Amino acid sequence: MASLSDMRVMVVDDTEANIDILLETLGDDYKVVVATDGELADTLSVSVRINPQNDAPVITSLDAVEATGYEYFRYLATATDVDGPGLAFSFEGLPAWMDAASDSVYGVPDSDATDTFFTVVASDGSLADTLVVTLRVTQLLDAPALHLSGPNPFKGQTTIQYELPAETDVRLTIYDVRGREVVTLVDGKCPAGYHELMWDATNAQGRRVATGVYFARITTADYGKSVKMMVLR
Ligand SMILES: [Ca+2]
Repeated sequence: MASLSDMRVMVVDDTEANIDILLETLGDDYKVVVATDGELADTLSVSVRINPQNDAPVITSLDAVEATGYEYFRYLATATDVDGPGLAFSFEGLPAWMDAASDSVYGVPDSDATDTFFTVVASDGSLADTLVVTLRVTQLLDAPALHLSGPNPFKGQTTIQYELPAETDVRLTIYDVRGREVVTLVDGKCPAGYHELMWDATNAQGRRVATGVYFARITTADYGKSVKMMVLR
């Protein structure tokens, strides 16, 4: 309940007075009785509802993360808001290799990717918190790069690219979803640089494989790397 010490009354003139009330207690109504002074008195009950103040969200996810070249990266944004749900995230200043979902950013840094930063914004609709995230990108210079440049999922054929920092023995094999070898496309010494080949969804016997998930895997003496593919009917 309000007490007189919570109020400050300033009489303007015979017909008007200002009453300031210090509102400290969150919650439901309470009533203030205003009386005019003099021989006679009048009273008025005033209902005051004190609504909780909206507090800004606070982002709780990391402000510094690391990614590695040609490896899948994901950053999940998290935040708290004492007023409850309804938070929405947005992301600003993303590098070209990164995409945004509702609460995360993801992507595979290419060989051009370098250290960068991006901004996370968490908003409750009226108030927002922002966080600048520092992203360190490590490029494994002696590791092979492998990715698909053709369609995926695909029906006819897709294009597999790999890049070697130095001449090395390479094996590039297609596996099915159970890890069984389907066909080996490359097996032997390969020069440094950029290579590209097609896979037409056939096995070692030249027969078309079943619809489903397959993996292209490149292995060298020190590294192995896979990409996932989907063959359609
Ligand atoms: Ca809020």
